[in-house]
Amino acid sequence: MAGLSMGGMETKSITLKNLDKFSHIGLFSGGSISLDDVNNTPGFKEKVELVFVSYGSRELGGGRGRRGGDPKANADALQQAGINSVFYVSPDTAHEFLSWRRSLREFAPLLFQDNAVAAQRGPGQGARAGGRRGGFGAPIELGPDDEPAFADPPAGFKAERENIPHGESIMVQYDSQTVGTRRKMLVYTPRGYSTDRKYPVLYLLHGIGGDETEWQRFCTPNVILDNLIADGKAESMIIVMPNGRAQKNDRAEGNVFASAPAFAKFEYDLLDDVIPAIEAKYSVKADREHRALAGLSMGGGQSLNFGLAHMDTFAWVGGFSSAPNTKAPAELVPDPTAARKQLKLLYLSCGNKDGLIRISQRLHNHLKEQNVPHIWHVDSHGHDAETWGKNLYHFPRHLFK
Ligand code: FER
Repeated sequence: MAGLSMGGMETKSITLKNLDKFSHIGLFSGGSISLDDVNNTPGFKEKVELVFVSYGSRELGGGRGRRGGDPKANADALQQAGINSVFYVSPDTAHEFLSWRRSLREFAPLLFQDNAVAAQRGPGQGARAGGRRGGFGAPIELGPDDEPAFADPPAGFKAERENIPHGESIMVQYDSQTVGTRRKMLVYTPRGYSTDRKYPVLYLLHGIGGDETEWQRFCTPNVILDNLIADGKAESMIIVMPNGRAQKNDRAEGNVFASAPAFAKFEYDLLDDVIPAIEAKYSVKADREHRALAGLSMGGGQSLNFGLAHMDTFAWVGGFSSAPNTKAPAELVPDPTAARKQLKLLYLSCGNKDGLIRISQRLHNHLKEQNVPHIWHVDSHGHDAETWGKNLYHFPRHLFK
C-alpha cells in the first residue's frame, strides 16, 4: 500500500495495523516510520518487506517533513535495524505532483522483488546480489539443535553499577598500511589496567551498517564486562572494537552493502595494522591463546572467515548472527583435525527469528558432522542488539580460561 500526503498517513496507520494484509509500505510526502513505530508494532521486522519514504527536497528542513521526527534519520535507523528501508528525495520539487510521480517511479521497481530473487538464486544465496533485503526474507526453518545453550543473562547484566570498579573506553588512532589512512578503534581496558600485568585481548567486530562505535551504541560492552569481571565471571581482558570497513571512507554511508569488499579486505588491516598497534600500545599477552575474535552479523562472518583461516593468531573465535559474507563451511574448516586441535573455543549464536539463521545453521551442521567441538546457542531474538548484548555476556565467560 502506498499513498501521497494524507494518503501516506493513511497508508501508515492502515498497514501497521494490518501486517497480515500488507508487506510493502510507501509514504510519499506523508510522514515516516520511526524505530518506535517498529518497536510498537509486533511482528514488523518479520513481516515488512519494504518501507519506502520519500519527499520533495523543498519539503524537507522543517515543518511538514519533520513531523514524527526527521524522516531521513528514521529511515537510517530502520536500515540499521535490518529493515529494508529506502529513503528518496525528489530533487528541486515541493509538495506537488512531480515529487509523487518520481516517487512512484522509484518505488514500483522495489515491489515484490525479494522473494522472486531469492527463489531464483536458491536457498542460502538470498538476495545478496540482486535484492536490497540482503537475504533476510528467506524462510526460517528450525531444527532440533536450534535451542539455547545458556539461560538468559541475569537481569541487570548490562546495567551500570556504582559500587564496582569500572574499566575505561577510549578512541585510539592507528596508521593503517592496508588502507593508507589513519583509522579509529574503540578500546576498553578493564578496571585497574596496569602495565605490571599482561592482558588477553578480544577483538570485537561490528555489522554492515556499523563502525567503531556500533558495539558501544548497541550494547555498552564496557558495562557488560565491568559487571562480569566484578562478579568473577570473566577474566580481565582488553576489548578492541575496530572499524571493519577497510577503505578510505570507512563511514557507514549510502548503500552499505556496496562496501562488502572492504569488509573482506579488513582481514589484512586486522592482522597487519590493528593487532600490531594494540600490541605496541598496551601491555598484552601476544599469543594465539590470548587473542579472541568475535563479531556480530557482517562482523560475525569476518570473525569466522579470518579466525578460522588464522588459528595461529586466534584460538577463540565467535560469530553472532553471522551474515552471508560467512564462507562456506568446507572452506572455513578445510582441516577438521587441525581445528579440533587448535581452537580453544568456536562459538556460534543466532536468534531464532533472524532471517539469516540459515548461515549459522549450515556451519553448525557441518561442524557437528565433522566432530569439531563448538557452542551453538540459539536464543529467541531477531537480528538485533538484544541478542548481541546477551552474547557479549555469554561469550566472554568462556574466554582465556
Ligand atoms: C547480506 C545480508 C546481511 C549481506 C550482509 C548482511 C554481504 C549483513 C548484515 C549485518 O551486518 O547486519 O546479504 O551480504
